[in-house]
Amino acid sequence: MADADKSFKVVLLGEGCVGKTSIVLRYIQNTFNDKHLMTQHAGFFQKNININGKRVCLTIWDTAGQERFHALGPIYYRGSQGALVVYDITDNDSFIKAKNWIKELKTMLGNDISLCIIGNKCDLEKTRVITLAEAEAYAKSVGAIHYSTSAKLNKGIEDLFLDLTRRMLSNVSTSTIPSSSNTAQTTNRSERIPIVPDNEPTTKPVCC
Ligand SMILES: Nc1nc2c(ncn2[C@@H]2O[C@H](COP(=O)(O)OP(=O)(O)OP(=O)(O)O)[C@@H](O)[C@H]2O)c(=O)[nH]1
Ligand SMILES: [Mg+2]
Repeated sequence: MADADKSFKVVLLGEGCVGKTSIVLRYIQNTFNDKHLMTQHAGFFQKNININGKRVCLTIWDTAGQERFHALGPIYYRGSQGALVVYDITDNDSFIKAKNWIKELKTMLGNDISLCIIGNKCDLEKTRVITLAEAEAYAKSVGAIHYSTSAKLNKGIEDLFLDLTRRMLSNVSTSTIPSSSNTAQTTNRSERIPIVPDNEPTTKPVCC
């Protein structure tokens, strides 16, 4: 990783239980857990990818969605080149929360960040409450790209990260981030670091 051509910081934001951790674990480890292991504070993952002939190091920050952690958001989104704002297609409140995150990101970072809005759990089509048309129209209105994913069925996730990385590369094509800013990693491996799950799976009243 020390010899990556580019290094990007990406942050996952969104209400608790929408599937942020599931998305990143599916992407990094190709695993899925049916239980909700609530993230505390945040954790980060790293992944090296090769794209358009460039070696890119992604550092992906997975934040905690519970409201009591909201104030920590700026710690993780500041300095990010990409944001994945996730909602659950079966949960209207999570879409409202996603809109609030978008508003905050635009206020704090302007256009300095590539915004993605992710409708996760698209395997639960029967209980969908946010239509694709509504979500896409909203994304367009704020200059974001909308993606539909299912961490459970591994749908849309690889494409989402590839597409975001291409966008981040094209945004910085004129400014080089020195590879010396990377952490010391030399192989193409993924690393999961400080996610701290609860000992017990979260129960229904706490989230979905
Ligand atoms: N059906 C379905 N369930 C999913 C999907 N993604 C995540 N889940 C489930 O949703 C619950 C919450 O997933 P997490 O990934 O822990 O959610 P989170 O957004 O990281 O939650 P916090 O860490 O509390 O912010 C878990 O029970 C997952 O198994 C999906 O694509 N489809
Ligand atoms: Mg989580």
